[in-house]
Amino acid sequence: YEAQYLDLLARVWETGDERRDRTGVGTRSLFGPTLRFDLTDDRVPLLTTKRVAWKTAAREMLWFLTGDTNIRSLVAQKVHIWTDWPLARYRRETGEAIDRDAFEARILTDDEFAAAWGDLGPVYGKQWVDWDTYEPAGDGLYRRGPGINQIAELVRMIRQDPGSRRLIFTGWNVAQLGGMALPPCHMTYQFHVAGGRLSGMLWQRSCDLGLGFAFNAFSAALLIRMLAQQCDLEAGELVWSAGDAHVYLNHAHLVEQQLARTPRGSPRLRLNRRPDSIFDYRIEDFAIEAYDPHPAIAAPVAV
Ligand code: THF
Repeated sequence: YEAQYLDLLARVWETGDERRDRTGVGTRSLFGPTLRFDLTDDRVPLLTTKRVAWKTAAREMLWFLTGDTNIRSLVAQKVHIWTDWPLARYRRETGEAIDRDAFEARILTDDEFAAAWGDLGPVYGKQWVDWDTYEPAGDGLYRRGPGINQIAELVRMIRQDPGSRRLIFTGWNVAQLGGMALPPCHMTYQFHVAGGRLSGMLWQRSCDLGLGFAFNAFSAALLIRMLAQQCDLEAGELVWSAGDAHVYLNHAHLVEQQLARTPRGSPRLRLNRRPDSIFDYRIEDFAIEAYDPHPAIAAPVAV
């Protein structure tokens, strides 16, 4: 189970193509790996070779589903994983050498500051639940139409036409990529129903195997479980594929430590409640059992 990931980590580290990336940190990179994770019996791809902050990943997923693109509500929940991008923009555009804690404090306490500096642009949440549409308004002009909620639509489609080959949503809104702090990494999700089980495929164009993978794989599995519950199905499998799967050169210690560890047991994900809709889940609805990981490994995130 976790061995697939560890093998990939080793393979990328040992044989990946070394290059300078956008962030300037440098990576080793392989193109096009696919991993499969069985989600039956509440199994979930939660790494045990380091402690993963799964509640942080779950809070991020719930934040996506609200359509929010501002880091304020994350910071209010002590989720700091998106702070570095707005912080870098603030420092770049104002020249002020504000530290991270002071920046987060201002995001929390100053409404205008949060509106001006906390927003990531039309990233995941916006595209998932409120994809912009335009309607002809005559004379070659267009006006805004109603937004498309891809997630609500997906739930409806899975229920009504489970055999469909169009059970897809995507964050890759080509026209709006320029306004995003980062174009989506985990960009396209497709679902498949067979034998009463819902499986999901995630394609990410880019994966930071040292940090992001643990979050992205867990989140995708969580989403499959929520969707399955809402559609009265069991969960099947997560098929995870990446375009550029890479390890940052400053994650050498992480690779070395994780590869020296042996996976411990198989954690289970329990859903405590069946909320009225896919948009009504709360963090208390999720429980992880049988999780006895090796210690966390701190590693810098490339911005
Ligand atoms: N950029 C890079 N370089 N890597 C990523 O993983 C990544 N993401 C998102 C967008 N850009 C990215 C941001 N998601 C952490 C986790 C997820 C992130 C960003 C950072 C992180 O630092 N995790 C630490 C600590 C978590 C905590 O407890 O707060 C960890 O050890 O896991 C991938 O989608």
